[in-house]
Amino acid sequence: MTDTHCPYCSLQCGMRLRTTKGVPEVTGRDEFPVNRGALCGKGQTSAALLAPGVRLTAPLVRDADGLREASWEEALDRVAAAMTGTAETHGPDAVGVFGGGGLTNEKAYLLGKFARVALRTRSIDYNGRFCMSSAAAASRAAFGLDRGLPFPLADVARTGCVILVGANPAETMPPAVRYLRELRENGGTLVVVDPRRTRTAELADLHLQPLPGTDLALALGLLHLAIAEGHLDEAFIAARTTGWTDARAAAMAHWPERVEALTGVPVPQLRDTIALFTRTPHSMVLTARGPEQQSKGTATVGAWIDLCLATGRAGRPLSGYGCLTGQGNGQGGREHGQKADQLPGYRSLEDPEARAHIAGVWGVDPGALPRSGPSAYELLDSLGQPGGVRALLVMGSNPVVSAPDAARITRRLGALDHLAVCDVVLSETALLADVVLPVTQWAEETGTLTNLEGRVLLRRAAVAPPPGVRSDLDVLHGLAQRLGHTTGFPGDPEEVFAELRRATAGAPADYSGISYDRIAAEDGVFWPCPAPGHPGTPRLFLDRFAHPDGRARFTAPSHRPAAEEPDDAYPLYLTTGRVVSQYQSGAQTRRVPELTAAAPGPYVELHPDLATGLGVRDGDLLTVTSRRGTVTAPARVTSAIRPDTVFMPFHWPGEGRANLLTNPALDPVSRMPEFKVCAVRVEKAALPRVRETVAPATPVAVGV
Ligand SMILES: Nc1nc2c(c(=O)[nH]1)N[C@H]1C(S)=C(S)[C@@H](COP(=O)(O)OP(=O)(O)OC[C@H]3O[C@@H](n4cnc5c(=O)[nH]c(N)nc54)[C@H](O)[C@@H]3O)O[C@H]1N2
Ligand SMILES: Nc1nc2c(c(=O)[nH]1)N[C@H]1C(S)=C(S)[C@@H](COP(=O)(O)OP(=O)(O)OC[C@H]3O[C@@H](n4cnc5c(=O)[nH]c(N)nc54)[C@H](O)[C@@H]3O)O[C@H]1N2
Ligand code: SF4
Ligand SMILES: [Mo]
Repeated sequence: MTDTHCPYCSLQCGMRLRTTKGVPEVTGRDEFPVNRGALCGKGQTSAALLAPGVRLTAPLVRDADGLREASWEEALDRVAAAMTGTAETHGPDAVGVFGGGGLTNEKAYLLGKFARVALRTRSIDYNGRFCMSSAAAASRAAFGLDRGLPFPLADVARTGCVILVGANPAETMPPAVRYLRELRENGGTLVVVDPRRTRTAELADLHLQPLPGTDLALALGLLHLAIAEGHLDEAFIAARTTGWTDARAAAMAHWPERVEALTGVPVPQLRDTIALFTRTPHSMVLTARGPEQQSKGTATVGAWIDLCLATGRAGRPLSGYGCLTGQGNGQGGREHGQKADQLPGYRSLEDPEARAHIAGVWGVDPGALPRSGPSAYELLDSLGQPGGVRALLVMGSNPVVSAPDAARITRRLGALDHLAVCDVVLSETALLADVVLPVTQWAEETGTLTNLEGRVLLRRAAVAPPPGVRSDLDVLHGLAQRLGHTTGFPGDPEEVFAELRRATAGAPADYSGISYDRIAAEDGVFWPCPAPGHPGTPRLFLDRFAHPDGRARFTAPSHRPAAEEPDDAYPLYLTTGRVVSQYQSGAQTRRVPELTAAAPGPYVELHPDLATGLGVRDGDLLTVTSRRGTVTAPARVTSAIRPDTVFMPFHWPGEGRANLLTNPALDPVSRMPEFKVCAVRVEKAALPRVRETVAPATPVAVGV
């Protein structure tokens, strides 16, 4: 019996894995303070990923006939030769690395080091860019530091009011819903902002249902009302912030009737929201992907933070702004250097002092470290193009399904000279690879992850991996060795963590006081933790914000439209998101029979009025067309969505792949693509009404 953590989302629910007669089984761990024993269906069924037959057990290399099994020596030699050859012919930046927010801290750290030291390439980024990068950029600008939640999740139950913006934890983090229920039991109120009446919105005291892409105007409208109705905290603004004059001016230009016209949210609901938010001494704004995955996501989060600052709801106990980070290690994965502009510990690749410190830890000359490289979408869009990346290593992502404008990105992947994919399963991206390296997964290996609260956790190995697989760390070790680096890339996670501690010492995300033993003894430690005797930091900003002057900054953004708004040819909004029983690109969860039975395939959610206008009934096949492509999926008719908007989950490949439609317009600061808003046309498909076509015949969906 081993205590460990879930393979999926950023709650990192504590679980216990027990193997009886060779069959592993998981149960929730009551003592772990975040989930307190609860697991969602994905967590409950996660042991299925360990079963024989689900996962890869031998390296694969591509010959003229397709992928065939190979030895590790052959596979690693092929990848290393492609990397060396590409760098010699096209320069080091033509070799690229694409990482993932599901990777442990140790893997993310070593991957970043591998790119900068062994490959000497600037071309490294990761899927977290598609996830919380806008919230991270906004938090850094406002507070001087980004940690998704600057307080433990349990504080949510004890504040007075929570505005939950574009987050659907009832589907995406079910065990966290208990804190929302407890909030209401304690007399607090919940406001949910979502174009759909989700299962989360059903729990709310007030549900605002804005047009997709208008959250920025909504936040400014609420700030306008806070000013007009006398809810400012002038003393807090004077003592702890800068930039209020501009923020005030931005809000004054967004009077309630203008905001109603932009967002579709009636003025009385705006007034009710600001009344609930300001009538108690403590309140919070939490955002997730709804307002963040927009081409103005950074400005939008900035506007919600401005509302918190102006009303004194930040940097105080039980108050503040937080982002619900998504992936298993979405937090730690964004701190340790797999991001294009970053060195471990949240240091900047462009900061001479940071370069000198890290170069010292790595034993290289600071001048030898590359500079910042392209962001995730820009990196993927450069594949096989003149001046772009020609050999790519993917570790922990499945962009064929999850990248915006996915047909374009799939073509780009096909244009590479060489694609290597490290994965547990044969994902749709791995299917395109020249070399597939089968790696160990969560319960087969040990490593640390940092959950959405900034709590550093130890995920312990609980079962032996099948013969034939190696860890991601071993893969990096083997490749580095072939590239001439016989030291500096250990395969042992605790050894990597020891180096990570040294690398992050003195940095914003300081892990130097954290050790495996200490995490085990305390069931998690919050960073920053600068010394072994330091208690860790569950709550940030209570005395000062992280800017040099200790003050938070207002950002004073103005509303602007989405990059693509509906018009005559594409008259509807499309937004995309998640369902409870599938995870991300589905590479893992589509292989779990219970989950595939619960959520067998894509669908298009549309309002009954829209359905009537189109002559469509529930279950009819629809085509949805954007400027980038067309998908086919059955209709799900529901009054829970706005009549001008359709919704698709993005978990499946094939003809219902939502990302064939999405718009890769990027936020100018965070480089986040606009997954949550594009313009589409919806038609009844010229095919008979067959419900059975919804379910893929087999849980293992292959082909793209
Ligand atoms: N079951 C499941 N759980 C997951 C995941 C998963 O794939 N499946 N993934 C994990 C990861 S990596 C992440 S990032 C999180 C994501 O967690 P969430 O952000 O909660 O998930 P989403 O469904 O992407 O988006 C949330 C809501 O935003 C709404 N929305 C769409 N457009 C807009 C808009 O313009 N404005 C506003 N205000 N809302 C809008 C959608 O209707 C949706 O209900 O979930 C994590 N947990
Ligand atoms: N339309 C639309 N698209 C979206 C979103 C949206 O809301 N709408 N959300 C975006 C968001 S928030 C995210 S986070 C991305 C996620 O999308 P992806 O980056 O595709 O994430 P996953 O599907 O989790 O892919 C992880 C892959 O890594 C493998 N894997 C798991 N653990 C390990 C490991 O330890 N090592 C290695 N080497 N491999 C591992 C899995 O099997 C899987 O194939 O999707 C984005 N795409
Ligand atoms: S909520 Fe997230 S961490 Fe918890 S069991 Fe479900 S997928 Fe796993
Ligand atoms: Mo995410």
